Amino acid sequence: MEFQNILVKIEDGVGVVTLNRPKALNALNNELLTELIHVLEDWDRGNEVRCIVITGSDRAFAAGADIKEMAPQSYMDMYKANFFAQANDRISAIRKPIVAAVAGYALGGGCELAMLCDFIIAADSAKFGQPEINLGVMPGIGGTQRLTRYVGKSKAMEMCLIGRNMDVAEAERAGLVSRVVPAAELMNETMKAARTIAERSVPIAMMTKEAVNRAYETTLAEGVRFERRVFHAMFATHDQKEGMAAFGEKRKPAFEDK
Ligand code: DAK
Repeated sequence: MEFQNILVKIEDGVGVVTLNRPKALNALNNELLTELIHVLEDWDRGNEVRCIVITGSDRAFAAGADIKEMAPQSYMDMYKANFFAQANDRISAIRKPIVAAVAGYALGGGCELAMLCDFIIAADSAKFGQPEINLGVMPGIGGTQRLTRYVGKSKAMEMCLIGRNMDVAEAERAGLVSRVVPAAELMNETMKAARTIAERSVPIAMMTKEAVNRAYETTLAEGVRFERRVFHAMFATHDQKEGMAAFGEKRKPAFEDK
């Protein structure tokens, strides 16, 4: 597939997708989302990519869903197309770890896309917000749900009802981003984190991701039971034997993804 709206590269087992609609501040139109989903699913199925990074430009990770594309749609258009269901369902079904590297605006669907990733590393220039209320709509790719889980009800309500953006200091304090780095270091720091993940066992990372995500979907008791079962299952893998043997032998483990 030829891509018109994203750039892709693979480096040291890390697949990097750069959103690339600079004239529209990477607004998420249908074509861009189709390309993004295509490449994510392709990398998730194959063996070459072990960890994924999604990023944008210095000015914008993504300034939201494409308002110009949405504006003329009717209720029936939206309903029949099941608008944004694909983006939410298929990106959240990716099993390999995804890191968002966010600089500049991450607004509306851009903020929601960052939250669909497993964690967010933010440049000190990043701004997060759900300004849909200013357009007479509300978040539609999980913003009301994921933002609330990340930052709690009070901040989520304020952001969704007023459309106020958060700067990175507030986003880090509130737990929306895992850490903040100088803008010039964003990709270096993100690639360092992604390479570290890529050096580990892919299936163990996938199981770990699944277990952490379970925390959002079930009770504490069920989540801990799920974690314990998966933990037990890891003792059937080569990579557990290798990881623990390497520790005892004071050497670097050679994981084989099995
Ligand atoms: N869509 C389309 N184009 C956009 C855009 C967007 N979201 N954001 C920016 N652009 C375009 C601008 O129109 C402009 O294009 P030209 O006029 O040059 O052709 C270009 O990018 C540069 O933008 P500005 O000239 O405005 O740049 P500034 O630096 O002055 O301002 C800004 C940057 C990010 C503050 C501003 O562009 C802005 O406020 N953008 C809109 C942010 C926003 O409102 N995002 C939320 C979009 S709505 C659903 C329900 C709802 C939704 C989805 C699903 N369902 C129920 C399923 C809604 C989702 C959204 O994300």
